[in-house]
Amino acid sequence: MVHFITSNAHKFAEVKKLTDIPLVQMNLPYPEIQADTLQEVAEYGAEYCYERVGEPCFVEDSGLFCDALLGFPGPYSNYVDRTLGCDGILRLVSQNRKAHFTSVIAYHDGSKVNLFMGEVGGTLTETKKGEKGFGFDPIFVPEGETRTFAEMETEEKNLYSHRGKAFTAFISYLNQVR
Ligand code: ITT
Repeated sequence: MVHFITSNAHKFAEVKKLTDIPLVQMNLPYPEIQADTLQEVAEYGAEYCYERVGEPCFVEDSGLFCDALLGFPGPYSNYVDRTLGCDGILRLVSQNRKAHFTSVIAYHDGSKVNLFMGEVGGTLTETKKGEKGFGFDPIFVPEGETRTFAEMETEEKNLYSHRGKAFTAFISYLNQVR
């Protein structure tokens, strides 16, 4: 049994579809430190959570990085989603609509933290499209697609997504060491 420490039910639902390993969602609030990289935020979170849970557990920190905004909102994506939202991001970007999502999983196995990363490049739309998913899904079209993540089923999003890639790497590691 592995504990996924997250307050985000969408994230949990996405990764559940990618493995048979028993996962438990645990909504344990942990400090998301102010740092320039997702890795630092995730690593700190995993250490903090392991100290409290006392069992192997992982956190996932992710974000949207917009080229026109030199990578903003990046590690501040949660806050920006809650304040500016999709419409605010679309107002900020104009000509250059390239962006990527990055996901970092930090897994504390009881002795150390292991990091797994996934990334997906794409384009920001002119207007929001689709009702599925969460966060910035309605404004992001992954490379090789014409639809936004919010227009896809979870299984399809997982094939392209930053989280799908990071989690697939994590699962193959778990399968080797278990
Ligand atoms: P945790 O409890 O796991 O931290 P969270 O939603 O706060 O849940 P993050 O701190 O990693 O997660 O914030 C990442 C934000 O980036 C998230 O709230 C979304 O706004 C955005 N984001 C990350 N992955 C996304 C995805 O797959 N689709 C759309 N938006 C995403």
